[in-house]
Parts: sequence; structure tokens; C-alpha cells
Amino acid sequence: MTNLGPLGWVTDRERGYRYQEAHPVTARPWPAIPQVLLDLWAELADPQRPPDACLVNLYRDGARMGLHQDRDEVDHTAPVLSVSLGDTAIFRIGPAEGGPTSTVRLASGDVCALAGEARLARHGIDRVLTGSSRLIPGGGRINLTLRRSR
Ligand code: MD6
Ligand code: FE
Repeated sequence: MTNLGPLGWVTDRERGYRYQEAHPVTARPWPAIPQVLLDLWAELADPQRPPDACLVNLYRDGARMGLHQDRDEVDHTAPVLSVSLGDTAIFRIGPAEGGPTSTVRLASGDVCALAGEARLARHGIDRVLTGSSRLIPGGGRINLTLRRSR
């Protein structure tokens, strides 16, 4: 896990989940969000309000992500936009209030936006289909999640 942009999402035992300007170990700022991702955000999310955070998650050997809501951002009117790269993932999604969920495959190059009514949907990654792509050196999947945290 790492980040791009002015703010990065980090966690530790002492202080829990938060957005911060610097890498918790190196104390250095995160690298800039590449222009291609800013352009994608402008096209699909909100050209007036750029993202300030891009979380980078690498899934290797059997990694999953439990059902969660993205609610650590100040303003839930801004979408959260993700780009999937590498192996295909089984993405599970259901209503914010809980209840029935369904799954959709996120393949390499797919973009997923949680916006409007779906902004606070519960979602997670059931599993990643190992070997379904050869994109990532060493195998696996990368998900880039763009958002406005503040
Ligand atoms: C993942 N994605 O695809 C996890 N959140 O690895 C997310 O948690 C996510 O894809 C908000 C919006 C889009 C997402
Ligand atoms: Fe999420």
C-alpha cells in the first residue's frame, strides 16, 4: 500500500486511519498524481474539483479486502474513482444500509466510480483471479483509488 498526491491514506496502531501529507516511515511527501489519472478524474468525476489523494493497493497471493464504506473523506458529494490493473478481481457491492450484495468483475483497465446514491455503498474484494493478467511484474493486481479527502 502507498499513495500519490498531496494527501495519503495511512494507518497505524496508535492513531488509526487518517489522511496525511507525508509517508509515515520516510517522512517524505507522496509522489504527484500522474496527469493521466487527473485527466480521467476530470472526465468521469468532477472537472471543477480535482482529487487530492490516490491510494495505491497491491494485491498479491490471496489478498482480499473486506466489505467497507469509503467514509473518511470530508465531503461525500465528491465521487471515489478507481482504476484496476493486472489480475481480474471479484468486486462485491451492496447498499449502504446493509442487505443483499452482488458481484461484478473488475478486469485490468476497468474504472469503477462510487458516486451519487452509490457513494457510500458497502463494497470489497472477494478474491483476485491469480494469473488472469500478465501486466504486473511478479503477478497480482493494483488498484488506484482517487478521491477528495478534504
Ligand atoms: C479494490 N476498491 O478495487 C478496492 N472504493 O481493490 C475500493 O475499495 C473502491 O474500487 C471506492 C471506489 C472504488 C473502489
Ligand atoms: Fe473502497
